[in-house]
Amino acid sequence: MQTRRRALAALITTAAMSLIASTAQAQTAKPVLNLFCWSEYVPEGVIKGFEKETGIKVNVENYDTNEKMLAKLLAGGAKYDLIQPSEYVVESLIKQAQLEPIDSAALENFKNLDPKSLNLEHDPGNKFSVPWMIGTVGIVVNTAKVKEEIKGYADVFNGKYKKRIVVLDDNREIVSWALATLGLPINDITAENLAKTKPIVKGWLKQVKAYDSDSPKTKFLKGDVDLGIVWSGEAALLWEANKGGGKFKYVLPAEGAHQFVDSLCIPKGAPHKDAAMKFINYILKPDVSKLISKDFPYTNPNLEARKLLKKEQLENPASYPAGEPKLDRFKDIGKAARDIDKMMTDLRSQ
Ligand code: SPD
Repeated sequence: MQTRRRALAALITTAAMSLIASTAQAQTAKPVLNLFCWSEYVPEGVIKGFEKETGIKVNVENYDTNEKMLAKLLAGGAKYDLIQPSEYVVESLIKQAQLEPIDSAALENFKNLDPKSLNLEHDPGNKFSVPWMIGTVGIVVNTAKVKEEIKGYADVFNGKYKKRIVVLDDNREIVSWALATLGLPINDITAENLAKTKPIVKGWLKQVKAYDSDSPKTKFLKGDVDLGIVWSGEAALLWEANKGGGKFKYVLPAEGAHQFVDSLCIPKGAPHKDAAMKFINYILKPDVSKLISKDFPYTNPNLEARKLLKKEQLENPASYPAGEPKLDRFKDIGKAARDIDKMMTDLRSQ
C-alpha cells in the first residue's frame, strides 16, 4: 500500500515539475515571426534591425516563384506569419479566404504609402495587403556585346543570341511574353491561346542559356550572358554596378510590358499575427524602407522613404521608368495556371 502511495506521489511530483518547466519555458521563449518571402527582397539589415527593436526573432524562408509559395502555403503544415505575394496571388488568396484582414488604421506608418499604390483592383481598400515594392519585367541588354537595337521579346529571340540569354525561371512570366508577342491579352489563358504560344515558346527555350529568378544579374556580371528578361530590380542593380548606365541598358518590351505589385499579407491562422503587424509597421518607417530601396532598388511605394533616396537612385531608369508607360498587371487565372505549368513542363523536357 505504502509503495503504491509513494509511486503515486512520485508521479504527481514529476507531472507538476514538467508543468512548471513548460510554463517557465513558454514565459522565457523568445517571440518569433515566421516570414516567407521572395529571395533577394528583404535585406538582412532590416531583419536584424527589427529583431533588435522588438526582441522578436525572425525566421526567414525564401521562394522564387509565387506558385511555389502558394503550393507550400496551401499544403498547410508550415505556419507562416507573413508572406509576400504578387497582386494576382493576393487576389486568389482573398477569393479563397486564405488571408487575415489587416487593420491599416492600426499601422502608424501606413500613411507613408503612395495613394497610387493603394486601393488597386486585386485588393480594394487594402483590407488584406500592404504594398512592399512595385516593379516591371523587362529586357537587359549588354550593349558592349549586343550592337543592334533590342526593342522587344522578338529581338531577344531572333536567333542571333542563342545561349547568351538568361530568363526568369517562371512559367507564367514566359508564357505572358509569348502572348504579348502575339498581341493577345496576358491574362487570357485559354486552351486556344496557349496552343498559339506553344511553338513560340518552344523556339525561345532552345535559345535560353539559363533560367534564374533569384539573381540573373550575376550571370551578366560574370559575362555568362548578354541579354536577359528579368525583374526591374535586377536591372537597376546592373545599372548601378555600371555607375549609372554604361553598358547595361533596361528596355520595356515594345510588345507590351507588365508591372507587378508585391505586398505583405498575413495568412489565415498565422500564429503570430501581432508580430506580423509590428513587422509591417516597421518596414513602413521611411528610414527602414530606404534601406530596402538601397539593396533592392524596385519602385518604392513609400513616398516618405522616396524623399530620403539619393538623386541617382531616383534617376535609375529601371527603378523609376520615365513617363507613364502603359503597363498591364497579372490577374488571378484560377485553374488555368495548371495548364501553363503543364505546357511548360512538356516544353522544358524536350
Ligand atoms: N528577388 C525579388 C523578386 C520579386 C519579384 N516579384 C515579382 C513577381 C511577378 N510575377
